Amino acid sequence: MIYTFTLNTAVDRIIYFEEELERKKNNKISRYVYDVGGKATHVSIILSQLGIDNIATGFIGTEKGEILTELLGKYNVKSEFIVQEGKTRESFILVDNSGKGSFMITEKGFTINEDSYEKITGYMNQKLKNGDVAVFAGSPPPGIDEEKYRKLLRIANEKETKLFIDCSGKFLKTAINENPFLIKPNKDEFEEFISKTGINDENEYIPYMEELLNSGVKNVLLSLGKDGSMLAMENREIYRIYPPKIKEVNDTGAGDSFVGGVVAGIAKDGDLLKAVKSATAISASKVASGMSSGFDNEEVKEFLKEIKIKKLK
Ligand code: TA6
Repeated sequence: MIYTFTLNTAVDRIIYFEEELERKKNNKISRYVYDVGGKATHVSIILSQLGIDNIATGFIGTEKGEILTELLGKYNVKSEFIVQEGKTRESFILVDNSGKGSFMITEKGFTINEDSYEKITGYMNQKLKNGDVAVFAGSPPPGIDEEKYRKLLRIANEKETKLFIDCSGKFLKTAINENPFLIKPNKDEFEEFISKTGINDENEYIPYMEELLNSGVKNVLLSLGKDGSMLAMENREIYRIYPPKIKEVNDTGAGDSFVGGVVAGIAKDGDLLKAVKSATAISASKVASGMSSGFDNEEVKEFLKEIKIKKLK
């Protein structure tokens, strides 16, 4: 089974504007919709859309939690969340017509108490088994510090699951020490990790990616937004993946869909490079739509034809 862990769940309120957003101006909303907030929940949506069995878990609050599970239900995602008194956070996604990318404004989320934490460790101990996949994506909420996060990843490792990680900052550092199967930092997250900013030459990333492989991370997938991604694999091969050219509508959730596509590909036949290629098409289709989740099958087929892969090493 594939379990996706969203420790800090959210409901996205996507607010659309017909004109470019400007400071010191009355920016008129044209409409808004609710969608699933991520991040691992978005991985579940991609998997379910591809007909791959999975369970979305993590924590939801008593307030607004039902909206999230209902939205997930519409995408045919099965969820088994730990419910705690509190408000499931809302994320505000502002989408204008500029094509410059969306604004994402997030709340902190409610504080996870000891009881809920014990429930999730109990859930993991009871459910996870050898050969399962565990995807941890998104920022851990207040109440989950590095030590508690580490313990969750250790349980996943003790149970011999394949661990996928998409997080940032101190939690990314924590996760790296647990030798995951794959990490997927984006450019900013990676540059923060290596304490070097403004890299324009792909070759500059390579030694850092190799260092991560040497430290025990099995595969490193660095997403570079509209510039595609780089993949450093367990066998020490390194690739650059160039995405299709698209008309960007809403980039929020692009990375989550990308991870979803990769997990799906691995679940299908274990071929990571192939998985990254199809994930690139899935993620591009997500960005070409206004929502936070999902993709269009026909679009993905077309986008796949345009993706180029270059072997760097
Ligand atoms: O990547 C987009 C997204 O998953 C949104 O749907 C939003 O809810 C947010 O990220 C949550 O990110 P965070 O890092 O705060 O967990």
